[in-house]
Amino acid sequence: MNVLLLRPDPGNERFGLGPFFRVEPLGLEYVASALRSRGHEPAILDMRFCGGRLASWIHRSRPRIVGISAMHALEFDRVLATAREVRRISPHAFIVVGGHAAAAYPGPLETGDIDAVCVDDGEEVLPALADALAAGRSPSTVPALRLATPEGWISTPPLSDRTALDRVPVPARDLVERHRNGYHCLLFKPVWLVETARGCPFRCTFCSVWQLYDRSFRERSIGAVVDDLASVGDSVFIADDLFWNHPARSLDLAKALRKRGVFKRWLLVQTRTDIVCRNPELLEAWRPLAKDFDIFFGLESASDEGLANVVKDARVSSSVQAAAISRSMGYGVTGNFLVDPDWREEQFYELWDFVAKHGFQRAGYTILTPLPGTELFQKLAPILAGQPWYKYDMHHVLWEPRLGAKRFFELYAETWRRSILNTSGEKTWIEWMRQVRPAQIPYLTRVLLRTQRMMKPQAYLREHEASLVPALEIPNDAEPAS
Ligand code: B12
Repeated sequence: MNVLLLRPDPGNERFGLGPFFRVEPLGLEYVASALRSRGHEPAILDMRFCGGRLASWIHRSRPRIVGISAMHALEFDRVLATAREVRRISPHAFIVVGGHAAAAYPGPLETGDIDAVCVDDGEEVLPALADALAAGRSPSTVPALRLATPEGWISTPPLSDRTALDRVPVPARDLVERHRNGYHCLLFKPVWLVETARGCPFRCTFCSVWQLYDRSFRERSIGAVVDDLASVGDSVFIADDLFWNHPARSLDLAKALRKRGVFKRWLLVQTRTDIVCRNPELLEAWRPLAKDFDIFFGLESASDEGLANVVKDARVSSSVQAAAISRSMGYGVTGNFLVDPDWREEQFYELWDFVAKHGFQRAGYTILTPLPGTELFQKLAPILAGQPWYKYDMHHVLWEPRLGAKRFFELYAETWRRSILNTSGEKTWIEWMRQVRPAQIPYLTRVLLRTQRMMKPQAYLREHEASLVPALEIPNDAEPAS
């Protein structure tokens, strides 16, 4: 059966680090690989590169199923628009949406243009759906779906167990290889996305991952990860929600990679500060595996009280110590702090002091946002009703901040001005350019120009005031910094 898998353009990368990171649709590649193993014929269209060619792809591949990925809630409007377009072009295709945000919060996708939403991992569910449709069986026999029926939307039974990651050992990267040079992270291009483990056992209130996976943590076997890492190129973003979570396995993996001779130009992993503090030997074992090695920490707050408020189950002393350990071994330290719309001025000053004192200028800042799929979202649902999805990018506020929007955004923009990204600040445009090859200068200039809007309160305020504008009419991404 022909299956077309679509990665829509998110439609909102005006703020945040989105423009710095454009990575391959790894989830779709795993789903495609699983479909192939059952004899189906998948294709992937990454609409971030060729969205305008949707109709010709559909006419050419004549898919019986069209799968659309919805990784972030902020993409819902684009996902709905894509489904509408597919329905128009191919009224008889079965349209199914999957991906993290869809699984965590399927409700907004339950519309007439969508036939089903996959509420668990796709490796198991989509092949089961393709098998059912090929055999003329009802999709209601397929597990882990929200399904449109003449009687309304129903849930099919859940999967009997969490999908083992080794079920699909290798993603179908060949289906997106034509875009490889378009996948990049910061200055590393092309970039590969690799998954070694999935899920997180912690319970931070702002995160929808553990809530979807019930705090489970699944690992790929060491052999599969080594094969995958050996097969990809030189610059790798590790997609794991929590790297180094299982120390013994992480040590074994480092050893196996060394033995196989797998070394990279650049690696980026995401982890927790307390894990690093408890296991410096892991950092020692991993450091030789890449020339440049960046760690992205969930720093979240400059105070223990702030960390407790989001149930981080860690202390700021860990942030300071983890940064020191990592830097002492030559890792690049980056991360993210949360800024709460409920803050008073003092909390901004506290954050600025912490960042300056401990050298966290490479970190970013996001606004504490109740993401669909979290308990926080459920609790606040009544006051969130009617907010457009593009605002769930963690750079908008969904209600009036305590300081008022104007003052809040002045301080938020000032927070970003203290980061390394401010070209009028600590690191000038010239200094950025010195770090790159001449051919990279136009790209880096474009990215930096775009990033400067995060330091302009007016840029945020304009969108805050336009909150009732439908998502698809919001200003174009390509808008220059003003
Ligand atoms: C890589 C990544 C990114 C990358 C690239 C994303 C991209 N544009 O392609 C970057 C760094 C740019 C990014 C940015 C952001 N991200 Co992000 N990201 C991830 C991350 C870490 C990994 C995703 C991944 O590839 N996983 C590996 C693959 C194998 O798994 P998968 O994609 O889930 O796919 C499986 C299933 O979902 C399913 N599936 C997937 N697609 C489909 C399609 C169909 C049809 C079917 C049936 C099934 C299916 O099957 C797959 C195999 O099982 C996730 C964490 C996570 N666990 O999802 C966060 C995550 C998705 N991101 C998140 C957030 C909040 C953001 C930001 C807003 C953060 C910020 N600080 O600004 C920005 C938004 C950027 C923007 N404006 O678009 C949240 C989303 C929360 C939500 N409910 O919306 C997550 C869950 C992280 C978290 N802990 O909260 N992100």
